Amino acid sequence: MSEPGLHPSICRFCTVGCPVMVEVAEGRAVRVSGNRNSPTYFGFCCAKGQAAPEQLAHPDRLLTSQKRDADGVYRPISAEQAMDEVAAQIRRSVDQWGPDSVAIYVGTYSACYPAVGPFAGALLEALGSRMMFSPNTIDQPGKDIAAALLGGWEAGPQMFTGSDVWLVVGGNPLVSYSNSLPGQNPARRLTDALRRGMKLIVIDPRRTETAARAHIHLQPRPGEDAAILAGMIRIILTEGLEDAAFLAENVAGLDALRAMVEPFTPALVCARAGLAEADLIAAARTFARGPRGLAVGVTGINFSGRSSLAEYLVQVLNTICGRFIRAGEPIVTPGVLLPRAAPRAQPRPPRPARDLGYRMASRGLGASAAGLPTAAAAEEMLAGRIKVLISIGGNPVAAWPDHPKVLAGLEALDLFVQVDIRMSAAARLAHHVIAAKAGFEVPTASVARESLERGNPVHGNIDTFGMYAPALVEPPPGSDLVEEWEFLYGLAQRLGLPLSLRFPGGTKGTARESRPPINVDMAVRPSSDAVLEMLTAGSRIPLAEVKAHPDGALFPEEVLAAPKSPDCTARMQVGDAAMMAELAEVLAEPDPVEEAFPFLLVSRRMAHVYNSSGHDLPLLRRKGTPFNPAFIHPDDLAALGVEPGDRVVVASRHGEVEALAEADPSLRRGVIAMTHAFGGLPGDGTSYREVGSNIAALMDVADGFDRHSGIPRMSGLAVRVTVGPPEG
Ligand SMILES: Nc1nc2c(c(=O)[nH]1)N[C@H]1C(S)=C(S)[C@@H](COP(=O)(O)OP(=O)(O)OC[C@H]3O[C@@H](n4cnc5c(=O)[nH]c(N)nc54)[C@H](O)[C@@H]3O)O[C@H]1N2
Ligand SMILES: Nc1nc2c(c(=O)[nH]1)N[C@H]1C(S)=C(S)[C@@H](COP(=O)(O)OP(=O)(O)OC[C@H]3O[C@@H](n4cnc5c(=O)[nH]c(N)nc54)[C@H](O)[C@@H]3O)O[C@H]1N2
Ligand code: SF4
Ligand SMILES: [Mo]
Repeated sequence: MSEPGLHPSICRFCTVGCPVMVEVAEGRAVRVSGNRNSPTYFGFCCAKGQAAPEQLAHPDRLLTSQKRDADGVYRPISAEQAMDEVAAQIRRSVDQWGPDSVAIYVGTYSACYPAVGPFAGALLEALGSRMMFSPNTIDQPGKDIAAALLGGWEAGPQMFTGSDVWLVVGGNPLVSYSNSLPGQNPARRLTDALRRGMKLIVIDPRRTETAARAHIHLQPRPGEDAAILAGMIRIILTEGLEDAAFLAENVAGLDALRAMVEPFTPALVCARAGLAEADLIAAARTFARGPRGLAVGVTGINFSGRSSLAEYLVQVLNTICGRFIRAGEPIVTPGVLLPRAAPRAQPRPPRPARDLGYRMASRGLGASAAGLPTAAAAEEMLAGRIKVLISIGGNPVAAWPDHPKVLAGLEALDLFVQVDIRMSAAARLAHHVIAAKAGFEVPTASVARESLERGNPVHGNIDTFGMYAPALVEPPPGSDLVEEWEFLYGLAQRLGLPLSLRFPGGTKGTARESRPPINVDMAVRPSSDAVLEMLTAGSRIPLAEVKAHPDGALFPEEVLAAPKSPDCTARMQVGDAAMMAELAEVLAEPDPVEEAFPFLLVSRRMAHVYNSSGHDLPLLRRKGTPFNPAFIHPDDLAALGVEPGDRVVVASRHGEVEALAEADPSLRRGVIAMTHAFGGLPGDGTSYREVGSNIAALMDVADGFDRHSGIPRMSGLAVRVTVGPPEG
């Protein structure tokens, strides 16, 4: 395919989509490094990106699709044959149980391969099924719920560039490259911003790599974010630090908000959260004085109960300080490979956040502004309402909360299909495993990253970077691999269904909103490049123009936010009744810690693994442990009589896991931290010492679940730690 030598491409190990240089030798990618000729990322490439060649050439890479036979053994099957069999079962299921018996889970990797979401949505729509699941509802679903209940600002929030203050709540972007700092080389961007005087505030029970660089680090007990944010809002409103003119013009519900935050005095908040009053007050004042800057919530506050409320209060904090792009100011980006955005500086009204159609069998959950509750999918399978599950680039077995329930749910399916690049935990339970092309074997474009933008200036492109990357290498010799969208297309063809790709709407009155659906040619399968053309149809910059810049380029165009339309009467709602009622509940809720479970377990990420990926790559293995330790404060270790390296059992009310203890002075005392998506399958003979343990076993989908999105408590979970009996 490509000549030997160095070629620019886009990394697909994670959703950041860094431009990289790939060394191709003998038809294979052999080395990956940053691309200094690309703008915006400053030659950045993390260890995971550098390990991409090991992933593509791994001895355990799936080279052909697999089918589990009656004897439980997986045997190779051609992709075409697998599609025949899967399509036949889908047809049977729809005939017998109706279209909603067929579900698709588009996992984290669907954000690296831009065709997956649109093709999965099109197939379900053609089938008449509403059953689309994604990790969003076990990640940061509170964002979408809060945006629905509060409304929004068409021109978007203020951006990182030019901010005076930045508040990260429950995230560690210097390790995760999450959306709480711009993902394009976050360390470099943070250093530059701090140098020019920006103030960083971090709220995290751990003194993370990010918290260590903060001017103010609030290190609270986990699960207290709603109280802390309510306390900060109260300080701002009491001291008159809010943007009164902005509120008068654009916001409703201020009186209700004032009344509801009143009980959250610094004394009350700090007693609950274990903070010093002076620090809380300083954080609130520093944030409010800005004058520019944003508060961003990440996974930590979505996992610890009250995901929607915590994210709502983050957005309220931004709203009362008026942290939005005003008329005449440049918007973050008008789009590159998306249609042009030309938003107005005006409020978007609230809309319903839940009861949006499909109702699940369990716990009053259903379709919400964040999608269908993935945490309730297993119950839906156990209730016999989902019969066929196709999981693409996600790993329900490793990553979904409540491990035992997930295993039982998958077991109850008529057909479980896993599209993967290796025999992951999920693949090892699937009936059919579809072997996928990956990374540099397929062409891509920066539209994947851009689509993540969701109106958040740090979620997607923070500037007008655009890039196309052709396929550089052929899949391994002798393999029979398909792209995810080709598999979905193949199913639709066999089922005689048309596919019509739809794109999420954009701001009213702009080219994004009016983006028409695209009908895919079902007679002749399009090429991957033709699919990229479809995904970028109507883009501000034609794909052909982007292709003319092999290292990617900036395509600047200053678009200023238009003034509020004279007939706009919308207001953002900071006193939503459901949220205010939940805030009142916070006051009355019992302390989660009790004598039998004296510690709070938090989820945290480690740099050398990406959810359930990367564990088997030599380059990453050198950078960390192959298992997930139980990180415990040294003083807590001493009190428990545990030495670093000892075996401990971590038990919640729901389940228990084994782990090796590791001393971690960055933790608040009483908090222990572990990373998700480790561990093998029950009875597979692996030990926690080799592959770690799956902390999803500690979680109960019915424990402290969010009423809107269904996300259960996955952090701030009450646990006990006991010293395991010595192993024989
Ligand atoms: N290396 C690596 N990078 C990744 C991933 C990975 O697995 N590995 N996963 C990717 C994915 S899917 C995502 S969504 C992003 C997530 O990105 P982040 O949200 O930045 O993920 P974490 O680094 O786990 O940071 C969560 C932080 O929340 C803190 N926390 C826990 N409980 C609470 C609480 O109750 N309150 C507060 N305030 N903080 C709390 C934890 O101590 C932790 O530091 O990362 C992405 N990047
Ligand atoms: N306790 C706890 N649970 C959590 C979290 C936590 O912090 N704590 N984090 C939550 C979050 S934020 C998320 S996003 C979810 C993640 O949930 P998922 O997205 O379901 O989990 P991943 O492990 O990212 O699944 C990725 C799968 O894709 C496969 N894969 C890798 N590369 C490719 C590729 O190129 N193509 C294809 N087709 N497949 C590929 C991998 O082998 C793996 O099986 O987990 C959630 N669960
Ligand atoms: S941050 Fe993500 S996209 Fe960038 S090099 Fe690392 S793994 Fe690849
Ligand atoms: Mo995530």
